[in-house]
Amino acid sequence: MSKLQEVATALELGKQKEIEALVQAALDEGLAPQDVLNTMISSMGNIGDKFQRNEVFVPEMLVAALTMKKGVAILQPMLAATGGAASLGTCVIGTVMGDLHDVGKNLVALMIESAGFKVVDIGVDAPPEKFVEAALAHDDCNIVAVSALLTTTMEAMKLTVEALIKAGVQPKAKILVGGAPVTQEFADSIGADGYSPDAGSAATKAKELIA
Ligand code: B1M
Repeated sequence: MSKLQEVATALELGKQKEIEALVQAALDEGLAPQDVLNTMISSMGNIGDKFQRNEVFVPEMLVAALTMKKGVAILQPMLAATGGAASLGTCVIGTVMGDLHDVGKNLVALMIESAGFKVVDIGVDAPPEKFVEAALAHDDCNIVAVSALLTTTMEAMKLTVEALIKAGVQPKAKILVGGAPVTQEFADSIGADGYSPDAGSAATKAKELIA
C-alpha cells in the first residue's frame, strides 16, 4: 500500500493514534504537503458518501474529522510556510449559526493566515451578531469569511451577510463565502463580495478583494 493510501485508510477508519506518524512518513518519503492534504480531503468526501449510504453514522464522521485535524496539524507549518509575511489586514472567520463543521473553515483560516492576514476565528455555530461584533472590534478588519457546510444553514449565511451589511461592516470589509453547498450564484444572490470553492482559492480571493 502506498503512503498516501495508508493515510487515506487511516483517516477513513478514524485511526487518530496513527495518523500523525503516517502523515509524517508520507512527507519523509518526499510527498508534497498539498498532495497529502488533498488525499485527506478526498477521504472526508468518501466518509460523507458512506454516511449517505448509511454505511457509517455521525460518530464515525466525528472521529474522521478529529483524525483529519491531527493530520492537518502535522502539515500546518509546511502549508503556512508558503505565505507572505506582511500584514494585509484582519480576517474574521467563522462557521454560521446552526452549523458545526469546522475542518474546511480551519483550512481556509490557515491559508488566509499564511497569505498575510491576521485571522480572528470565531468558531462554529456563530450567529450573525457574533460576526458583526468581531468585525467591528477590529479596526483593520477588511475580510469577513463565512463558511457553511449544510444546505439547511445556507439561510444563516444569508442572514449573516444581511447583518454585516446592516451594521455597515461591508463595504469597508469584504465578505467572502464558501463551503460545499455554496455556489457563486448563491454568493451573488445574498450580496457577498466573493466566493471560493476551496481553501487555496479562498486565500487568493481574499487578496483580490482588498486589492
Ligand atoms: Co456532516 N454533513 N453533518 N458532520 N459531514 C456533511 C457536510 C454531508 C455532506 C455528509 C453527507 O450527507 N454526504 C451532509 C450535508 C448534506 C447537505 O446539507 N447537503 C452532512 C450532514 C447531513 C450532517 C448532519 C445533519 C448529520 C446528522 O446529524 N444527521 C450533522 C449536522 C450537524 C450540524 O452542523 N448542525 C453533521 C455532523 C457532522 C459532524 C459533527 C459529525 C462532522 C463535523 C465535525 C467537524 O467539522 N468538526 C461531520 C463531517 C465530518 C462531515 C463530512 C463527512 C466531512 C466534512 C469535512 O470536514 N470535509 C461531510 C461530507 C463531505 O464533506 N463530503 C459532511 C473536509 C473539508 C476539508 O472539506 O468542509 O467541504 P469542506 O471544506 C472545503 C470547501 O467546502 C471549502 O474549502 C474547504 C477546503 O478546501 N470551504 C470554504 C469551506 N468553507 C469555506 C469558506 C470559504 C471558502 C471555501 O470562504 C469563507
